[in-house]
Amino acid sequence: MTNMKQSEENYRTLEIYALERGIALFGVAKYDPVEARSRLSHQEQDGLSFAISMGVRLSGQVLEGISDCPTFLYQWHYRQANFLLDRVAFQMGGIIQEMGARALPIAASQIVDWEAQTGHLSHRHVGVMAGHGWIGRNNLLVHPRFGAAVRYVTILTDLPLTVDGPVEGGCGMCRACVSVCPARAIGETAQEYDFGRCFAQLKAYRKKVGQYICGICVKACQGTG
Ligand code: B12
Repeated sequence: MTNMKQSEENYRTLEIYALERGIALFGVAKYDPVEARSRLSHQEQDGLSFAISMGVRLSGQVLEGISDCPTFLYQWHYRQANFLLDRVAFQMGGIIQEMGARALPIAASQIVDWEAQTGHLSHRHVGVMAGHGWIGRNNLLVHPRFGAAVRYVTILTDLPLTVDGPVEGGCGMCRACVSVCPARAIGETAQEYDFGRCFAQLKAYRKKVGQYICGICVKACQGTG
């Protein structure tokens, strides 16, 4: 089999595996540690040249229940989304190993540096490279149809795969997230997103629902089509 054909077949096998397990979005990017804001060690990521990016959709009805504060149902939903992403990534890592390649599943929502508030790498930036959407005004990865109501996970691998590219698109005139943000942390561009304000608000919500979550800008962001 030609290399190209093998890469296509590997892609299709993993995509079907993911979609059958509740994943809504599947894409692959050429892995660039700088682009992905990686903090992984050299040993962990050396030679892993592909990044698989997968997303699960959040329930519109659960988000509907959020008005000025995250709900307990949203907290449960957030955790289930993380469990599903982590489980599929974990299992897919095993399958890739069975196929004779290396795989590094990255936790969906693990903070490795509490002071800098960073994960192992940025699932949002990998998702952009894998063609899921763009970084919106709300600083979240915005899918053209599902908006920001998607959570993501990444697997790094050296299994040959065909790659997707970034999609065209942007928030355009939409400012739905700007006015609803209770912390006034969202500005004209993602660069203006005010981490300090957002984090202070999340700290307050944590006292109510036990988790650093909000969901208000997620609910407001419906995508562009
Ligand atoms: C740490 C973290 C947070 C932190 C910091 C957010 C941030 N901007 O990085 C806090 C707790 C604030 C947070 C909040 C939220 N998060 Co969060 N978070 C993460 C996590 C675990 C790591 C992100 C990371 O490494 N960021 C660092 C770099 C890459 O981000 P950056 O934008 O380039 O740089 C930022 C920092 O430098 C920070 N910053 C700037 N100045 C300063 C100053 C100081 C002192 C500090 C400490 C930081 C800081 O702001 C910069 C700009 O955003 C990811 C999962 C992952 N591994 O990707 C989820 C993730 C980004 N979060 C997610 C979500 C949904 C949320 C919330 C909506 C909460 C909720 N679930 O209700 C809010 C929304 C915040 C927003 N609008 O951006 C999703 C996004 C999904 C999507 N569709 O885009 C992710 C991808 C989780 C997932 N598996 O899907 N999050």
